[in-house]
Amino acid sequence: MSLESIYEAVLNGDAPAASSETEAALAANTPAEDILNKACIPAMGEVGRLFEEGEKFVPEMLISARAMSAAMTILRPRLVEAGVQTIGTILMGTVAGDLHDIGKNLVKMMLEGAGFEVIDMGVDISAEKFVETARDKNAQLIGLSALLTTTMPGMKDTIDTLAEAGLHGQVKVMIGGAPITQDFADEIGADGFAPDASSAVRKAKELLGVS
Ligand code: B1M
Repeated sequence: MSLESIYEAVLNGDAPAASSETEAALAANTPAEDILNKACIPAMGEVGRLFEEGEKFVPEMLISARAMSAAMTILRPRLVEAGVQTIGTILMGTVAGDLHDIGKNLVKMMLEGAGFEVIDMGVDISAEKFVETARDKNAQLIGLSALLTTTMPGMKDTIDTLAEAGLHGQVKVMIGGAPITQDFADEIGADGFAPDASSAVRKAKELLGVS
């Protein structure tokens, strides 16, 4: 049992080992915050780096994210107890009319891996629902995913609805998904665009001014 073995378990996508090593570390009085900040988050950071360098691919990133989630399931209650602050609250969802969620889930897991609290709204979410939830939950960022060219306008609707509610600026919007481009993001007034899950983490940090 060591932080190194938890790091390795997450990096290699070994969820059973991530769980058992996390349990063992807690039993040995390792603070939950150290397990998160010195093992899990750096391991996911390395996964993101290897993905960007073409040395890991989407399935491996998903498997690592699941291992991270396995450790997080055990750590979450301890972290809440210890009052560990998240680095920001993000709403994530797939826009109205769109049921694709694999990429959205991957982005969510990478954001959680980086220390954000992510409220997953699921798929087929209306502009009104995004804005209402952002207000209720005091979210700093809304992450919108779309995989269909026919549902991309749902992103603009959400930004317009946010602006009508007087919240755009206070709540930032990041968009992504296979048909989305930086040009489209600029055209609809999104605050940020990310082409993949690991750059989504970088963009979210940049938009929220956290390192
Ligand atoms: Co659909 N589908 N699908 N589909 N499907 C596509 C998207 C399509 C390109 C396939 C094709 O024709 N070649 C096509 C869209 C064409 C278009 O609009 N131009 C298509 C279609 C047409 C459809 C239906 C209309 C088919 C039909 O019924 N006739 C239908 C629509 C249903 C609906 O949504 N209303 C449909 C249904 C489905 C399934 C349900 C069968 C299934 C979805 C299952 C699920 O998600 N739970 C499905 C799938 C699996 C696909 C493909 C094959 C794979 C998508 C995927 O998961 N990719 C897809 C073809 C393709 O993309 N090659 C296709 C892997 C995933 C990790 O990547 O989602 O791009 P991606 O996410 C990436 C980045 O985009 C980015 O990071 C992720 C990780 O790197 N990213 C973000 C994503 N969201 C982000 C948010 C961010 C930042 C980055 O910030 C907030």
